Amino acid sequence: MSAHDLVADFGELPPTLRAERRGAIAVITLARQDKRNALNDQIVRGLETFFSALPDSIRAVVLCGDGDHFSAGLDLSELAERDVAAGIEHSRSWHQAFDRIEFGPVPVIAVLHGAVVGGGLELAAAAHVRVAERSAFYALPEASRGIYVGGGGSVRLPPLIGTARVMDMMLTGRTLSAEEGQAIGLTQYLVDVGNGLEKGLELAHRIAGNAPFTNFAVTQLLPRIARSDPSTGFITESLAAAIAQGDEEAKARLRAFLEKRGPKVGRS
Ligand code: 1HE
Repeated sequence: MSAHDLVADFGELPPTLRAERRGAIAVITLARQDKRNALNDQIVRGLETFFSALPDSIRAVVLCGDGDHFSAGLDLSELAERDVAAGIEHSRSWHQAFDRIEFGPVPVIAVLHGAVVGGGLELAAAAHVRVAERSAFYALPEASRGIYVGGGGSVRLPPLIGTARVMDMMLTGRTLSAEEGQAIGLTQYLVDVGNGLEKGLELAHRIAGNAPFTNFAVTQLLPRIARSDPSTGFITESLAAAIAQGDEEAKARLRAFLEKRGPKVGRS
């Protein structure tokens, strides 16, 4: 497959995004390191295009950034001239793009390093699993810029780390270290500098090996069940469990285990 085919597979992307395929995994990289991967309209639209047109053969995505920082958040140079109506439209365009990540067809693993701030943190929060390198740091500096999160942070961050912590980060502008982020559940894996992509790919390959319906249920149903009232949650869970076990893929995997061919659960 030529480099052209690789690009064509993922639709028309701007030069500030780079997409590659590694078997069933797609790696999408923020490629604007001269501006610390600040998210301008072009990148946000490109992310929406990428996540809206994933080939069926892609089973998981790794999202990462070039250079020393994952992302410096909103491109502040685009903000100055916007009026209120344009501001709403702009925020909604981020919601639409990040919804394609959270509610897209496959699990997404974000690999974080350096600055993961403002809109960069909102982008990371739209992924399903987060890996941090020890260089990562997190902040919501919106208040110091006189603005407010607009990329879904008010919705996605409180369930991850708690409303009180989000309030604290926004009001005081404090920075959390990679270790603090890991301790409060913002990230699920913490690795040494330079090892993030390898860990992200390892996880992506493992996740890509799951039955597709299970991945769908985990990424699409679990967050909705968690937000619903318990009686709706229980019945939705039963439906998901029944659909999953009725699938031929599940039956084959269960048979494999019972015939001593399936994997055992190992110690970590
Ligand atoms: C930028 C941006 C940006 C860097 N928009 N251009 N985000 C922030 O408030 C974070 C602002 N950025 C920083 O605090 C720092 O740049 C970093 C800590 C991320 C990195 O520092 P450093 O020393 O490596 O880089 P630098 O020298 O500050 O920046 C390098 C270049 O990137 C420089 O441009 P140059 O033309 O002078 O070389 C910077 O201007 C440019 N740059 N960050 C535009 N953010 C949907 S609502 C979301 C709301 C938010 O995200 S608010 C948070 C915004």
